[in-house]
Amino acid sequence: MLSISHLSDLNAPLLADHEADFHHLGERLARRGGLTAPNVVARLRAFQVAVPSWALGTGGTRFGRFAGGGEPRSLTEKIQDVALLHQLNGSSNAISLHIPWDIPTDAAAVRQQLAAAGLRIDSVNSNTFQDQPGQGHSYKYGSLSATDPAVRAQAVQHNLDCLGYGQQLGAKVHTVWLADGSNFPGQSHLRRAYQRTQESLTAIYEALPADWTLLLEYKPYEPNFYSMVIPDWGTSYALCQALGQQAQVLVDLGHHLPNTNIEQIVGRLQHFGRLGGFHFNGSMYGDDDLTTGSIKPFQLFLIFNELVDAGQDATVHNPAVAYMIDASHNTKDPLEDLLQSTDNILTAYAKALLVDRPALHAAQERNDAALAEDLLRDAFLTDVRPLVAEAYRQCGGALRPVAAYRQAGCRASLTQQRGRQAVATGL
Ligand code: PSV
Ligand code: MN
Repeated sequence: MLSISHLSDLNAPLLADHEADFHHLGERLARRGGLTAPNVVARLRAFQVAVPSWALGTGGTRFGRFAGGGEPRSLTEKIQDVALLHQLNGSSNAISLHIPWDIPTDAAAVRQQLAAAGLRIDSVNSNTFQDQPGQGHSYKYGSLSATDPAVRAQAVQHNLDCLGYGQQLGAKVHTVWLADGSNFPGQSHLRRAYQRTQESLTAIYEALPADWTLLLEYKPYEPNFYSMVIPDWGTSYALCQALGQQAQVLVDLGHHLPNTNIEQIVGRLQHFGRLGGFHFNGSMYGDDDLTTGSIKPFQLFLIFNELVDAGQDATVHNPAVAYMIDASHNTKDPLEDLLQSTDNILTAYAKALLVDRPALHAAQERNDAALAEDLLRDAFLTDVRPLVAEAYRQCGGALRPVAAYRQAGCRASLTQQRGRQAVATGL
């Protein structure tokens, strides 16, 4: 952890420029009408993006893994890393746990550590995509969809165990992502695989505590390349409909085929009241797990435009959405990458808040495509960095989180404490 005085020392040389830029942008926004700078900053401060416990170490590909030093070796150290992120940006107040990578051995101690750092558990996530040592049955041919009832029973039980761990920690969300599918035509009976999955999910849903949400994530391909049992939002949605009101669809930005109109999916799900969660990442081709907003910032803005629009529409009855980063940091320092991802997310959100929505709706009603697009571009091209920096500052964080992290020598001291060869659990 950094001391408060250390953070304010890091901010001090930047403060005069920041105040001038914030003031200038505030005047511009006041002239435009709509949300004022303090309004936008208040919304940004309230917006929190969870960090997954599996993204705090260096990611790898099937070809190799090039770790940096100082990776967290335990759940305690992972929570320390998230606490550091939250201290720097005030926007990372939650951690998601993948079971069994991060089974809490002392739940009371974990709760205490979280409370002391102002953090909470975002979700627990089951893992039936890998076999664990000593496991009775293999997931080689699927888990919740497996043809063998004993495999399905084991996978269901694992999900029930996750609910138990989550309850010990005060979680309210359980996320299911299935790797189930097939690699060859004919390998799997497509309809029966779906039916078995629905049955298994029903058994999990029946055990879900009344104040919990079950998030169901979809993915079009990988690790299976011919068929995935839950490949798209339509399948997730249909399963959620069959399960009940506490089941919601989770949109992972990387889980779409190239050029899919993700913002439209987001709009549809909100219309149905079934958008429950987000996994943020960036991609060129597929599930690349790059820094959120690094490749397609305009798309990220359009997604936030849908979220903001639905949030202001009294006819939309969508529950609160759980936001999380789900990326793999292969090249960058994971903590720097997470700070950059959060920064890009807040930037897209701030821009979406600036859209002149009454004017946009009027242009849409008149079918004025050029004006409608111009209104979006006007918001998208606004340099909102002073608003994001002000949100960080008001939370007691750093005006420039990545720069502060570097100047404070955070990675060097983590490496000194934990060693150069430390390896975090995860993918
Ligand atoms: C699968 O690609 C996924 O997006 C799921 O959310 C997993 O939980 C996560 O990545 C980590 O493997
Ligand atoms: Mn995901």
